[in-house]
Amino acid sequence: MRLDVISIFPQYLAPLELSLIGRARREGLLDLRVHDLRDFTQDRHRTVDDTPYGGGAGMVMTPEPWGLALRQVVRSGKGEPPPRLVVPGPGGAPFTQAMARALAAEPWLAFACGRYEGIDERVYEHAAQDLGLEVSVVSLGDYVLNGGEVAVLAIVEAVARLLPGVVGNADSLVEESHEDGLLEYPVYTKPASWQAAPGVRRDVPPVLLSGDHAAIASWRQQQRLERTAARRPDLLHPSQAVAVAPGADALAGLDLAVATPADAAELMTLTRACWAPEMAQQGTCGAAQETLQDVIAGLAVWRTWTVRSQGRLVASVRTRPSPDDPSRWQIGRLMVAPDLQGRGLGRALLAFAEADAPSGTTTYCLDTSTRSQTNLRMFRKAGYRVATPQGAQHGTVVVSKARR
Ligand code: JD2
Repeated sequence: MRLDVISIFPQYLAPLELSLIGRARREGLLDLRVHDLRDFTQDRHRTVDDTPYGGGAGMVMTPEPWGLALRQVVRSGKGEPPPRLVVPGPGGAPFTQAMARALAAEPWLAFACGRYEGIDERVYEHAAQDLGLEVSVVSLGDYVLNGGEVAVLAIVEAVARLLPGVVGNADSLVEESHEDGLLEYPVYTKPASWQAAPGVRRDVPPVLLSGDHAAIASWRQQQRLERTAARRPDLLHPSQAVAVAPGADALAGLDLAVATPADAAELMTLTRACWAPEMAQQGTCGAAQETLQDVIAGLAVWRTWTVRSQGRLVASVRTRPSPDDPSRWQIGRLMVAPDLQGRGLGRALLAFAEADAPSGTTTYCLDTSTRSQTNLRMFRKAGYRVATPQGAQHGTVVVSKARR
């Protein structure tokens, strides 16, 4: 992959000679060229900035050196299709792992590092319309830097490590946070018991020394959920969780809301569609036989969540503390429209319903039909075990899971 970086501080990019990126450059996996914008000025003072038209604080980068620098970079491609131009800016689209993957698929990237209050807007128009570059303005996050160089260091590192051969172990690329929507689990190494200070020992969690691989995997997954709930609750929102699930493309842009009586008729329809198999098999089913009045009454005693895709009700779940024991968090009516099942939406909604529980919760519990092996398997994978073999209705069981 070829990378061109234009900056008034080329020395800022010197760290890209170090570590894995530096090695990839020496091995020829990365052709990274840094250009000094001032080399494209034509006055004695090598001027790159001027006062803003319309007034206001600070200085703006003047377009002429940018025009010359970009033209030279494009021409150096000797007829190759032009690079995609990435311009860091506080007003850009958030830079994400998905964007890193998209950039890693490009053969050639150019980066324009602004300074001061930014670059004259005509440079963006010229790059796109006259030079034919695809221009992406990206932001590292919602805070203010002095220029684009630090952002380019981060973006180049995130992109280059996805290229074959740059990072030794390909597994370490997959099993990482942000690839499946949860934060990473905590990691430990030797010694198993560390004397951190006189009289203070800090031990590795015993499960990691147990040799029980299933127990270790389940502990790690629980740690990931807890950390995500504590540090990044936004990632547990079903619209986020589902966005990374397999087959999620069809479910982009889900809206989650607490149901009101205005949703009752659609909830009744969805419930009947989801419980149709029970109806067919048993000839009776509490959920599918509710009247509109029953559904509305249910909304008063449960918090019911609706998930909509382009206005259509596609999924729902409801939660409440158990009326007998408020430390038990009841989850009910977990349902996904039949045509959208098997894409992780139910699983994501279950994680959301758990995260919705108040701090005094010790146990999550739900009543589920013994009929559906698919559902039972899903609850089992999510850590639920049968708590009461006979549920509230005929043919149901109560499954539960301790909150950790
Ligand atoms: C930059 C500046 C306009 C105020 C070029 C800031 C960035 N996440 C991020 N925060 N700030 C930047 C960033 C990137 C490029 C420039 N400035 C200073 N510009 C208004 C301050 C100039 C990213 N990516």
